[in-house]
Amino acid sequence: HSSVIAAHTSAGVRTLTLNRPDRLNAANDDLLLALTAELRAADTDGNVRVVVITGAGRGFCAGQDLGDVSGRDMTFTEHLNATYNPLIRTIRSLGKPVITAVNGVAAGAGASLALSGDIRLWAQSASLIEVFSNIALVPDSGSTWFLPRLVGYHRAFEMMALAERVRADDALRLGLCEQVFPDDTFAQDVQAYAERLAARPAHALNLTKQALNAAMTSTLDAALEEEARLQQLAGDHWEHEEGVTAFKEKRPAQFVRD
Ligand code: T3D
Repeated sequence: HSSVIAAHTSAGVRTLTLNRPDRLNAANDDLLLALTAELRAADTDGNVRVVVITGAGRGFCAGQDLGDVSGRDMTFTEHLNATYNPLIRTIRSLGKPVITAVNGVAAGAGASLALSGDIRLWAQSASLIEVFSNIALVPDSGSTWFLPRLVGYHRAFEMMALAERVRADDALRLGLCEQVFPDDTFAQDVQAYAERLAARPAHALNLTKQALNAAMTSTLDAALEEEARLQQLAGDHWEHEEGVTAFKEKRPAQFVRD
């Protein structure tokens, strides 16, 4: 695992780096399974409060490694169910915020991966291409779900049909990312952002992620009910007491405990 995914933890931030730079981090099965395993390990690691997924070299992820497709002994459906779908489900259900730090081009399933984070931070030179139609495939790994929710059906269809490159300034305007940072300070800016997030109340953010994810596919009535259920779990937690106490004492809340 260690060669295709490089991993390190610093100040509560677990950074997972896709590490096939000569292929723009195109995904082979090894990489997809290793990344999913690393995410699951980070979920249960008490020292990790935020996970960052980024790429080595000049690309973020060029999608499926096209050198690996022919001669495969799985159907497309089997392959997606065995590799990409567990990865995207793991990110969306992880009990910790996942930042996708898009350092360069994100294409195909790499674009889906870029969109799948809770927070998407881009380098100025990063770009996204819904490239699937170039090889006459259907957008997968969640692109058909994420993209229309972000830009609406029509822009999503146009991006998928024409496979044109979306650059960082347009991505920010369209809501495909939250922040764009300069290339030369990108890694430091991502780490600083992630540490800011790591200082936030981890339990409450976990519940917030659950609530938002459920609401993405539910009615207002169901969302109100789910908020009422999760609010109890938040309100019963020490983080809530600390937040209120800190407010009354006019000091910053301390949400990180050993
Ligand atoms: O179950 C299934 O398998 C279905 C799942 C599908 C999911 C998908 O992701 S389908 C989409 C697959 N991805 C693509 O079609 C993207 C192919 N790549 C590109 O279109 C371009 O490389 C980019 C637009 C991403 C970047 O272009 P550029 O000009 O910056 O770089 P480049 O020169 O094309 O690429 C650099 C190297 O990486 C190059 O190798 P070389 O010539 O230096 O030896 C290139 O072949 C390699 N590379 C880039 N993408 C892939 C790749 N090698 C294998 N697979 C790739 N996807």
